[in-house]
Amino acid sequence: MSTTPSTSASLPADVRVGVIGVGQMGADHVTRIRDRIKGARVSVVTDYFTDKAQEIADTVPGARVVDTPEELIAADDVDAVLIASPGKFHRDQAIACIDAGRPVLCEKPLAMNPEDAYQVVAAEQASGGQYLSLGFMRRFDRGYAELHDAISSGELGEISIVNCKHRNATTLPGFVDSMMVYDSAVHEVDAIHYFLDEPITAVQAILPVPGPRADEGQHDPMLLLFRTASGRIVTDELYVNTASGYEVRTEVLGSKGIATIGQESGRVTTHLEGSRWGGEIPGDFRPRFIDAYDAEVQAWVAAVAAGTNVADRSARAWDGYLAAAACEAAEKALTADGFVPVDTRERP
Ligand code: ISE
Repeated sequence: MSTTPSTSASLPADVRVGVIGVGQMGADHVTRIRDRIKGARVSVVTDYFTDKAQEIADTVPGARVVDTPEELIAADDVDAVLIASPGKFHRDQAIACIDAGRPVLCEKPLAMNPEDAYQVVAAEQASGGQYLSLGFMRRFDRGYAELHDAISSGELGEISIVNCKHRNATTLPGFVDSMMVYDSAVHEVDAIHYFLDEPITAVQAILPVPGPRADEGQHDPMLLLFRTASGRIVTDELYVNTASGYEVRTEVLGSKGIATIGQESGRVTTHLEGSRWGGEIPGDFRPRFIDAYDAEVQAWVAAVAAGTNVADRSARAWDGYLAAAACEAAEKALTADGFVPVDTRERP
């Protein structure tokens, strides 16, 4: 924690956050911490593109730029690290934070394959501490949290089937089938682990006729079927080039009830000049999940300030490993017939 005196004797000092990577997501987090998060401030920023790092640091009073992630992790004016660099750097940067005893919130994915993700799990285990929070922000979305609590409290009874839909308006060029798995479906994979509290054991891919905006060789839309350890089935319909809006829905079929989230009807207005209901469908995931990201970062900052480092609802290194293992099987399933088993190691 900061040794700089706070403005009021009764207030604890802010958690000083170092941000690695200030592209779209990292820059969003810097603004979030500056404008909406209590008890934290961005103190140090780094990015491969130093001009970009400086541009973003200039938006935060007192923030400075360093040249490398290593310098940032070791800096005296950093209490906790937020990793928002490209996924291929996450493993090494997360392990460096753990080795340095720095609490870290790492954006998904934890690593690019299960073995690399397992190395992060093993590093944290060897440290004897708890340092890593993984940025599966949907766990902090109100609808997701309510659904999770309705399932775990038994309110919905025995769950047999979960139906998920994941729709993006557009994707960047080169968003090949494996990215639909590792970048998009990975959110449903984590949601399954979060909701059902058991691992995915097998995955099947069903590839219909491609839609009108699918790139050459891309299977968009795509249907993934997941089977969990106790035999529940989850369907995940991915359609990443709808050319319309961002929609994420989940429906859970239980023996006592069926619950659906993600289909808000928006504001209802009865008015002399005409009554209506309805709202806006956002264009991408950032406005859709802005409250979830805010809640995730706020909960992380509170956990760091309290010395526990990881918020109760947060995904951890092991969740990142399970997600990577399920995604690896899903990628294999794209070219296989039937269900492909998920290969997972014992939890250390
Ligand atoms: C993106 O990286 C995300 O994380 C979004 O939540 C997801 O909807 C999108 O498909 C991904 O590309």
